[in-house]
Amino acid sequence: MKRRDFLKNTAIISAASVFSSCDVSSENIEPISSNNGGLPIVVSTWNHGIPANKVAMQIIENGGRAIDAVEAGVRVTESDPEMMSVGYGGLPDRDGFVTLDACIMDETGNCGSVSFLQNIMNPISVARKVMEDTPHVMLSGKGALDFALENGFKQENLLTDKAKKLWKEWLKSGTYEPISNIENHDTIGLLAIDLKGNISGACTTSGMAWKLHGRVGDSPIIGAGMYVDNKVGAACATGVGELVMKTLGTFLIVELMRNGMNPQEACEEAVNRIIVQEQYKDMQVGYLAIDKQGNYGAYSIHPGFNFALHYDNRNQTHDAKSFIKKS
Ligand code: SD4
Repeated sequence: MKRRDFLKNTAIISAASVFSSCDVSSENIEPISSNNGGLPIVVSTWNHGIPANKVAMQIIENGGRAIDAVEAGVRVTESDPEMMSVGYGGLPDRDGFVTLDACIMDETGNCGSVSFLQNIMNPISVARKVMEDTPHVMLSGKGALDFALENGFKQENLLTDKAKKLWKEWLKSGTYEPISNIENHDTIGLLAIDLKGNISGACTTSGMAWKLHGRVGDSPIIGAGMYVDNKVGAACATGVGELVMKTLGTFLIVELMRNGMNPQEACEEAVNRIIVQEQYKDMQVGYLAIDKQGNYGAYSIHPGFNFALHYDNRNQTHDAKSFIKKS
């Protein structure tokens, strides 16, 4: 058996054993297919990635680097007050604080991240500064804020009236259950390959609404929320970060691609790992991946996850396949 066939069979066996142990109909098993893309390519999580993709692709088409494209792309989402899971306008934690997580990674394997950062509109640019101007990978909390201010970032209130109103509403019941309703997350993870064939990625979020103050999710964790290997491909995640962190989903996806899976197969196997190990019933996780040739794949636990694909002069939203099917 070739290694590739072996890996494919392993994936199918683990999915099949999950179905029997969870009593989910075997009709849910879908044939694994690959999605052919090409270069250059920009992909991002959720349909609100469309404007972010557009900005990223413009940079690439003008000969820019993928790392500049991914940063500029997700800044669009971070700065949009209507995006209530990212940056400005994000829903706060249970104490009313908007706290931000972000990470970025380039084609050389360099990476930077910030977690539990407050009052900075574009945490992705702080993450990039950490990557380029410090010997570290991650800064957190007050240290990250101090670093941002020292580097000329402006301190501002990110809690919009709309988000504050929803928080006050939530306080009336105030039960702390950090279980995401399936559609209640819109973290942006954005991956790009430039005209030189170099890959970069960025991921940024305000995290789960009403989380415990101090909670950090998967999005700033390299290998959980996002991972890039320029020889192989890249992956990003959205959804309940705890499930992604426990399985290091994006690192896993890139390693599976290194060992012969295509991006779709790798995303499906990473979801299978969650299903095998975790209580996932009401929780959503979505993965999105590209390989070095610009082929792409996406998969989620529940239906409803979609992604924005900019390739071949088209910038469109696509529904991802999911482990559990629409009823
Ligand atoms: C987190 N993964 O903090 C993030 C949440 C998310 O859209 O994806 N929001 O767990």
